[in-house]
Amino acid sequence: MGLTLAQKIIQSHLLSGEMTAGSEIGLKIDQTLTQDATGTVAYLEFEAMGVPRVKTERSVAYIDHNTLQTGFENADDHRFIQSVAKKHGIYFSRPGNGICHQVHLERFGIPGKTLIGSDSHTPTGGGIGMLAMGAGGLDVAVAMGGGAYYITMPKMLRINLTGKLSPWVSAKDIILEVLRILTVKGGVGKVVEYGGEGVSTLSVPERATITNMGAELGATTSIFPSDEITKEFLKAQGREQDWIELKPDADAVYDEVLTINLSELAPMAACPHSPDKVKKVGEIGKMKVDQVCIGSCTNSSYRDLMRVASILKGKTVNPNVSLAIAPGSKQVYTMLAQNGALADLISAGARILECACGPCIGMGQSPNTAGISLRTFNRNFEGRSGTADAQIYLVSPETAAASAITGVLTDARTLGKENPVEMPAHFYINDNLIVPPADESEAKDVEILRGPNIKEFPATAALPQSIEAKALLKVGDNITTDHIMPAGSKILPYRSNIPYLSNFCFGVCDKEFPERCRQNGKGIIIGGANYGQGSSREHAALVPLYLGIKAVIVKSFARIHCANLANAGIIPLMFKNEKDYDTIDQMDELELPNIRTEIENGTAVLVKNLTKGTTFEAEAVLSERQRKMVLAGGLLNYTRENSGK
Ligand code: MIC
Ligand code: SF4
Repeated sequence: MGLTLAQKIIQSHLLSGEMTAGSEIGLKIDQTLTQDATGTVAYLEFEAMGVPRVKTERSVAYIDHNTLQTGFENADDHRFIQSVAKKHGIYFSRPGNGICHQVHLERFGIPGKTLIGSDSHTPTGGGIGMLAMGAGGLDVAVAMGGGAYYITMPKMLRINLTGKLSPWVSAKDIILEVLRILTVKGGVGKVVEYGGEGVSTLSVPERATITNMGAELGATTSIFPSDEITKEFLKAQGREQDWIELKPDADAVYDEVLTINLSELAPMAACPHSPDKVKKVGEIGKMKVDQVCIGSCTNSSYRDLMRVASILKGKTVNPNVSLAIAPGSKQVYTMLAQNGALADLISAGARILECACGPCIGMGQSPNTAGISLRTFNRNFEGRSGTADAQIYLVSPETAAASAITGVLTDARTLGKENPVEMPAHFYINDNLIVPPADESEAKDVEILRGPNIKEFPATAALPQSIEAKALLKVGDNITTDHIMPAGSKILPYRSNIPYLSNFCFGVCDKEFPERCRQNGKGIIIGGANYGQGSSREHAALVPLYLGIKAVIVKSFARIHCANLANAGIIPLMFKNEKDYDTIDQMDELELPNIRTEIENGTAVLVKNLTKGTTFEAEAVLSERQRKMVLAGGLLNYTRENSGK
């Protein structure tokens, strides 16, 4: 039986486990990346492991999220990360160099290699044929130390692309169509592999737009083959030597196959507040628009911004619209400046932002009250923009630029003949903002620079025999990590200060939650399906841990968040019978009388609802390895306990 593309990379990196869907496998990781919002904690964890130098082929620390420096905190954290990187063998991408995923694709991505990153959009690397996955910071720290990265062996979903995109329709419309069909839960437990004749019509950055937003499907990762187009891209990046051909075997077996005819696609938009609420732009109609933002790791490539420039050239942004543009990398930005396209953007009235995540993570450019904002980003979760009642629509760069001029949601196909963008034969290459680490001989003298914003981590303890606690919060389906631990310009600077962050936990759903936790000292969270979707931020586990959350009982989990809970020593439990969800009310007193023995033996977990006088069963979503971890009170405790053995 032949292998799929992802199975081939998994096979060549398999350290433990069987390649049968559903079982836990351990993978050798070739490359890691971190960004600054998750990086500080990840490097504190790496330091706690006591490994002097990273054991990966390439590890890169990017500064791209916390670039709005309204106090000392972010700048201090950047300095800390820079010093850790220098000491421990990690390349450091300075602020201004660009968004981690865009820069990694340009300068470091290699087909056939494995990459994990402390950011959920790490699968962007799948656009160049990497097996690239988002992970919690602690998992990235372990991989930097040479440890395996554990995942559940995914099922294989093949998406066949046939035909060719019509003018003005672009890669964003493809992934929005996939999201419309599969929803934000449709990729859970799967690798999405793209194939078919349509693949050769897409450039590497277009493929990366698609694999990037595979994160919104909940997929383990998404991947494209590495072909002649990949080779051309790498050659234009001066890295032809990194190219290898990669494709699935002709007789590869997929668990599911979906076909999308590119010729039939129209411009699409994801409506508030979920990336899968997708409609055709034409169906929504000429809605008035207040703001347009172009950029983010999804759509900020040279190709994307040249398209935007060609639409804006000689025009003026509508007087009722604020247009903000953030190029994805210094490479992109410099090339736009050199070829004059930047002048077209500026003179049309675009507000040019630095190469960073910016408005995507609520770092500035929050829309007006109840404002309608079109964004080329990947997430439109409620409140994420920084304006609680803003209405965010996710669209392609073409739709965004056309609408910025007209002031209403506009199908770019009404613009007439399109100007196709040629992929450059040579990208502008200057890695002067990537600082290499110190030589091994000098590393011991590098001083780590710690700012006062770095506070202690919540301590964990071994799992007790029983747990008795109230259901301090009950929430519905598709709760995102932005609900659990919001981001944005006011909160993000405190990513290394868990006590302070805890004041904002679940703020979007219930502002009283942190106080309720403090009063009760301990608690359990009840949730619906796909709990914890979205970001990889382990803060969504560390903060509840700090607030005394012992277990989370839900209908189903998103992959990375579930792993983060286990790493933190919080027990991730799934209702055996989903109907039991309806029998629990917030503040019910629950008891897990035999939890330790049940986790030890891997058997069903009995839950008593003392308030209602009922009982039900739940299942711990834990591998054997994770069960040991949870018994010890989390991965750090477990590692400490076992390091002497
Ligand atoms: C996001 O897009 O939500 C983030 C901010 O990039 C997160 C990481 C974080 O919370 O720091 C992600 O996607 O993992
Ligand atoms: Fe940054 Fe937004 Fe991409 Fe997250 S999704 S890495 S915040 S640009």
